[in-house]
Amino acid sequence: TSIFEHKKVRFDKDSIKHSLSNSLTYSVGKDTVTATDRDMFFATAYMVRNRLIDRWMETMRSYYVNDVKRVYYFSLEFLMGRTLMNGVHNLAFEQQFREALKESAINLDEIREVEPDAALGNGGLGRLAACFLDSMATLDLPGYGYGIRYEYGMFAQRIEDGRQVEHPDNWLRYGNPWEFPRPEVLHQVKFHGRVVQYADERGMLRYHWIDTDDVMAMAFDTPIPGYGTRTANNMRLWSAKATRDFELRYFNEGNYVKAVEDKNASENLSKVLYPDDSTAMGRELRLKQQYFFVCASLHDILRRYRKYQNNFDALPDKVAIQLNDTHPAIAIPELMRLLVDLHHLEWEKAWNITTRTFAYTNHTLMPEALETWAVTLFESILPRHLQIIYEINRRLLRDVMHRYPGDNGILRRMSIIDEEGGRRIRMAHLAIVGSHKVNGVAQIHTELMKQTIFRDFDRFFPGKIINITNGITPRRWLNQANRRLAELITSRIGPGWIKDLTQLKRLVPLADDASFREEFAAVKRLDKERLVAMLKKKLGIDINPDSLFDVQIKRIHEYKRQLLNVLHVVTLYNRIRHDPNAGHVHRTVIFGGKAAPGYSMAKLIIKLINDIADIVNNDPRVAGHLKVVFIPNYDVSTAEEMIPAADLSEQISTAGTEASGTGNMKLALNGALTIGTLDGANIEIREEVGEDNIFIFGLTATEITEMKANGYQPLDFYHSNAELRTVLDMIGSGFFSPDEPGRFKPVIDTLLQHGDKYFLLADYASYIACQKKVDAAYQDQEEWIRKAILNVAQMGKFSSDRTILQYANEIWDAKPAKPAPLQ
Ligand code: DL6
Repeated sequence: TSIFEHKKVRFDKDSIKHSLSNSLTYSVGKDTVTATDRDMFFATAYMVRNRLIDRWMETMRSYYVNDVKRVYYFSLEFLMGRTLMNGVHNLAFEQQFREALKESAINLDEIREVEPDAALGNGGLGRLAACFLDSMATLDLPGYGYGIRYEYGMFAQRIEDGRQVEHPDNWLRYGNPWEFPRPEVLHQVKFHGRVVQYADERGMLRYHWIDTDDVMAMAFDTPIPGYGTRTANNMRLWSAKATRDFELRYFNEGNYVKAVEDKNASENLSKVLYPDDSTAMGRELRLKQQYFFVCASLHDILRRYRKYQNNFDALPDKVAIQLNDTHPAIAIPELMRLLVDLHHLEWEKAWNITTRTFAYTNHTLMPEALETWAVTLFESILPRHLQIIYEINRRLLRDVMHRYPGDNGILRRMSIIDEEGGRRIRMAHLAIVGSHKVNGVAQIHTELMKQTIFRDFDRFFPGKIINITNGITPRRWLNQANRRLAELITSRIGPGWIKDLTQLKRLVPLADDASFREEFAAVKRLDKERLVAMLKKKLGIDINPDSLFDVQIKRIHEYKRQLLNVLHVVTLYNRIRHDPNAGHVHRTVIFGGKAAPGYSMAKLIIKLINDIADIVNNDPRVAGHLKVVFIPNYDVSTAEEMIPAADLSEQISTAGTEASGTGNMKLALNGALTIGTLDGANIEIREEVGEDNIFIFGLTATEITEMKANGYQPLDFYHSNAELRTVLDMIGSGFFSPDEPGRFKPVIDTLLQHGDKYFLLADYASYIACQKKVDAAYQDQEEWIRKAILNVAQMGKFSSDRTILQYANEIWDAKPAKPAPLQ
């Protein structure tokens, strides 16, 4: 027996209290007299963390002993949010936890606010990765997250004079209690340098990548507990560290200061998350970040694989790597380099192993978000990888030419190298050829991928492109975020829904049960009151909890059309002013979201919302009828406060532009009704809830394409709709910006002068009419609550558990592996 044999941690109240007091004394180094809220948070976090560790170690041990097939989720973003209550809920000890804290005089409401969000992501793509980790652990799948431990996450947004101002998110300032640094897990990552060719003893051409600038990647591990299982998986994030060699070179020359400067420069690699998910700017640091984490992760994976295997034949049977968008697609040439250059496999064999290992998820059709890299930049940073990409492309184009002889158009379109307007590497093409499966994230998105941007690839590789509709974890987005609703649901159908969301169907008959409707309405009302109190505290604003909470929370982007919502607000404002006694429904229109710091139109839209709020909220003629609120710094924690309180969920992107959306699922799961276009997952939400329980408006993706082809004329809509014209003229002429009348002219110009790329004017009338139906429906509260219940009841499909099972079965061929506790 080992001297390290220990007693497993316990979950009874007294053990928790004991553990809290021990953590405060021996881990934080404080006593109850000197401890601050932050100290108490850390003591509590260590107590929870200790309760995760046994499962985590058991899980890792059992994966190792049983040599299971592992799934690696490669993502530049993991938008985890806070961890404290996630740990408590997933370990299912909330009651004892609360009692123990109370008896230890720790105020839970205060200490949980101390924890900063882990905001290592921009929006949907990063939050999806976090939901997937939760589902993999809950389903006992051996799934690992691999990414970057950014020192600064998504910027904090402050609103100053109505404008977005970005502040650094120094989330690690006080330390991160959830992570375990692994200074011994260190991989060398090379950049720049040059490639030399030589013939080996058998006359085979070989390649050496030499004279490189090197950086070390150091691992930080975070346990990811599943719900109601002993599985706790691992998320491994890499942090950049200078190599010792690097420092020594200058130290030996006596140049101490230069040595420290260079150390800082190489450690800058993991400094900051790029805060833009809508354009792919070809920045050198971004490319380096991508290669940095991919290289370290692949080394790590191969090291683990080789504990049991002495050749690479079984790699695809033991390893599945999912590329979250093209950001980690350099993994494909990197694995080829490792297999061919370092381990001397034949190209064909290495390619077969590589393509059977990787799969790629596409998250956008927007041309400006599809990644390409200038060949010149790539060549200077990753010269050997460029050669490998050329060889992959040569073989691809050879095969395409054999299939379509004489068709130069298709060669040009499918090439990994875009030869027009400066040579660039198309990362999506690389990701498709290097993967055995490619998936879109909602039915319409996948269909459009196959019909438009990847049409040639779909013909050339039939069956490679498949759909796997996104999902969200019911643990965070209902069980944790909305305790009241979760408890009400559990009181009626038991707790089975938390792991099998389709069980919510059992609520359907309860929509016709008046007493259930009453309880459901009471829960919604309390959730609204909680948000009202939060808004009062944070913004000093008074909101009527009986008003309709109309919520649009997501990144600010023209295609998501916050501006269309604004046009509706101004329309309502005018209608109320002109006929105050017409029985208008009281509405509170709430916006939240960040604009990319360089996206000036999105930032101007934020200013417009705030300027409109200033006028509307201070106009006595509409007082009580209409309020406009912009909630600053929308992040995962803010989402958790807002979503339970929403009545109406705005999902109003131009049809064909939003790949899926996941906020739409979170809001409907919490009983908000959707007003939306036939875009992304809205279409599938409508299929589930039925068209009577959702408000659909606007042109379809096909109609948008046709209108574009026929020459869309936004001015026609302007001239033919007087109400719309008034609204646009008010905004354009300074009604909401009397201090600077021309401030919003650029906004109106995008619509009237620059072609209205996202068809706001074409959809305006239908949107306004649909909002009128919303008002009418809201006036019948009984009926509204019925619809809300039916929305919750029909959300089963949108659990990320279903999504992950599809990935496991259709792409990864991965099986659950339950850890057995050691005796
Ligand atoms: O798949 C997750 C999420 C979708 O729900 C959103 O519709 C989509 O906009 C988002 N895509 C991105 C784009 N990133 N890139 N490249 O974040 O993915």
